[in-house]
Amino acid sequence: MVKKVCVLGLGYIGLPTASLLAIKGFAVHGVDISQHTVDLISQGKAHIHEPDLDIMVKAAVQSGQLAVSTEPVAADVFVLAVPTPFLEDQKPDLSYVHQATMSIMPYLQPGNIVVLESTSPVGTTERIAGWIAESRPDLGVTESLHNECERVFIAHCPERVMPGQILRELVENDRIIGGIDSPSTQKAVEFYQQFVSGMILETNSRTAEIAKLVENSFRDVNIAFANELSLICDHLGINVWEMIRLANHHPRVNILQPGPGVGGHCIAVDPWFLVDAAPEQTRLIHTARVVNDYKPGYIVERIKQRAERFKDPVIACLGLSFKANIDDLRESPSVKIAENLSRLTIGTLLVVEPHIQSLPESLRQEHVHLTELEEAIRRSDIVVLLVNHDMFQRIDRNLLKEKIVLDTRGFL
Ligand code: SAJ
Repeated sequence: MVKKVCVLGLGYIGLPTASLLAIKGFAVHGVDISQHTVDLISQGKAHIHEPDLDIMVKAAVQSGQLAVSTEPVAADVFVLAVPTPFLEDQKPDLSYVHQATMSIMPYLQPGNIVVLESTSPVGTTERIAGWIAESRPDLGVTESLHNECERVFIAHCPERVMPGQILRELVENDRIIGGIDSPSTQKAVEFYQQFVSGMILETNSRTAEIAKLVENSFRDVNIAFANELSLICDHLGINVWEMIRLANHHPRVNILQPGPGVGGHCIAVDPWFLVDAAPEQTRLIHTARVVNDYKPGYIVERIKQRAERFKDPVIACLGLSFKANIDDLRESPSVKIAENLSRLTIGTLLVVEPHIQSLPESLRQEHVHLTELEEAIRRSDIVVLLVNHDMFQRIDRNLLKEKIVLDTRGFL
């Protein structure tokens, strides 16, 4: 029976997972390489914004079930929830997974379960098994050579939660679990059954890895279709949102929403892992990435055209996060658009992002200001809606009548 869990990486997945496990009664030890993150969590505070997460972290820490530090401890289960970004040449960067795996080596004991939750290229879970076999030859990682009492069990259980709904989805989503062999799958399944109410779907580690990459590629390809429609409709002078609304009345058509591009650490990243693994076979997936990555530059061009009529235009950029009602700026197309505008020094940029306290480093320029919504609208000549935050609904539409409005989300 699992009693103690060590969660490595206390980010958007690791921190909610560690807190949830603690609330469910496991003794949890969370590990992060950032001392600042560890200090904040030890005080019962969340370092990221996610609905209700702060309440949960506080309860978990105060109950004594969640402790955190920069070093792992011995446990029954090790959950790896570290980033898997891509390098500049779009190749996957497994250095965090490697580092986290190496950090648990001294603590691994026979019978332990190691679960990789990070979205990873096909074969990563087997590589973890290889690293463990190399560093800890005393422990077995396979069925054939060792009996249950001497080995560790290694599985992949890709996270599938949606930022903004993480706490509910952690419990309710169906989970795919794939071990490096069948005993590993079984051990991991028994663990997840203790706190997941969704279905547990068993497979092998390579299928679990590719299924996760495919889920996000599916969404990327479908968003690319919507974004391509927005380009076609702009070209033909047609309102793309009205057209999609009408087309979606067909019982078998369900087009997603165009926007300023695709952001986040998942959908804009994961398809590249498939392209890297099978370059000749991924023409559609590759093209979808290109279409979605084209969108921020296209929006900048449209803003530039509209700004030409002003001598020193004031441009309000509404929203910086990669999607609505969150504070996450990773891979955000809105940040790319603001950076581009700032570099072009077309005029003054007033950035409205209610979820952050200060602008990211790349936007700390003389002519860029983090501004309150009302003031930005009042002072601007051009209003660019980049993110459909709920709070932007309260914009007084009368104030927009005298402005040039570029709504990239069909929201206003
Ligand atoms: N977007 C559009 N149009 C749409 C939908 C989304 O332009 O119709 C944009 C968003 O604005 C954002 C990006 O796509 O920039 C991604 O947003 P998202 O809401 O589609 O997804 P994420 O990145 O927040 O979370 C995804 C989810 N995956 C799928 O829906 C298949 C989530 O379940 C995964 O757990 C997560 O990736 C992950 O961590 O992999």
